[in-house]
Amino acid sequence: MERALSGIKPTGKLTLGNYIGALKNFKDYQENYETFIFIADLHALTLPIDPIELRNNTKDIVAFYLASGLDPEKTTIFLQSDVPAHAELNAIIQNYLYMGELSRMTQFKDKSRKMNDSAIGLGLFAYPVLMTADILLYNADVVPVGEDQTQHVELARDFVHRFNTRYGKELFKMPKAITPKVGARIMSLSEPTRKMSKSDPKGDIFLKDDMIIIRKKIMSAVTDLGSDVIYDPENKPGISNLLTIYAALSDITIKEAEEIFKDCHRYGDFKKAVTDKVIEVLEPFQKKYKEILESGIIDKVLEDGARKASYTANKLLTKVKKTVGLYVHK
Ligand code: ATP
Ligand code: LTN
Repeated sequence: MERALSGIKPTGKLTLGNYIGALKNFKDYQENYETFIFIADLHALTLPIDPIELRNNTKDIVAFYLASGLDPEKTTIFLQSDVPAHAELNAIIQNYLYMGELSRMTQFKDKSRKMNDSAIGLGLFAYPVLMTADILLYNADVVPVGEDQTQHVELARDFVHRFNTRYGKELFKMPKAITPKVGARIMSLSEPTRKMSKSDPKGDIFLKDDMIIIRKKIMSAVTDLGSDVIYDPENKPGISNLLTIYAALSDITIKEAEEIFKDCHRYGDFKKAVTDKVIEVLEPFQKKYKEILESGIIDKVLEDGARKASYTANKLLTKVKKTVGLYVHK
């Protein structure tokens, strides 16, 4: 069976972008793949974060994973920091990735642009190295992510080619990024030319937002001139974004969504329909999330997940150690 692997970093409150681009799709993989879904908590340290917030965000993501339909019997759910093999493989493979290629990463450029050079941590720069280790430790065939992460997966692919060629064997599996057909890049509601992002939210919808707030946020989302509901990201970024949200949450194509609203010539009515759709999805989701938090099962899920993940990861790590010449004793 092929393997799927993905993760979310606990840097803040999850947004509707995280839900549509990543979370909502994970459960579909567990039926046809051996699935590993983790919380990239070591990655959350690449920018300053309050320790209590980090711990709370981490627990929240586990609850969201379970609420979205991930079943711990089918999917290995674990914390990155519970499996030391991630840090160990990172230490080895960092020597085969180059400063030049890391400095071309868009995420690094975006995040470091706003910072003073002397305050940019090495971890932020080396972020894709650890992400490469995450992916390769589990021999992942597919990596379901939003569009912003595909460049990192490409880097992992370059690394696999380089490493396997150098040692003359297919040690690492070639991974492939998979993005959702609709909603791989949800934009901010107040600035629809920017990505909706949990660490730099701009009027964005959080998965834990109250329904009244959600209604307000969508009804006041920035739209565009005109009154037709058509998909035209260049000239109508606001309407196109709302149309994408509607289509993704309805599991239909953008074309089908356009068809539904072809006779709607009032943005207010359209926004109301989008709001109702978001609430229809998020209300029961929040209820499940709360039940899961109250049930107290999170630690048990993480304990089991860490054990299963470590077993798989350590097997690969040992092969890598032997390949590069580290002495592996019995
Ligand atoms: P940060 O703001 O801390 O960089 P983020 O909101 O971009 O965080 P990540 O933890 O980097 O979120 O992403 C988790 C998953 O959600 C990734 O697969 C990412 O591609 C996806 N994702 C994040 N934002 C969006 C978005 N606006 N639209 C679609 N997918 C998204
Ligand atoms: N970089 C990803 C989180 C992440 C990840 C991974 C995703 C860390 N390691 C491995 C897929 C596979 C992000 O920002 N969402």
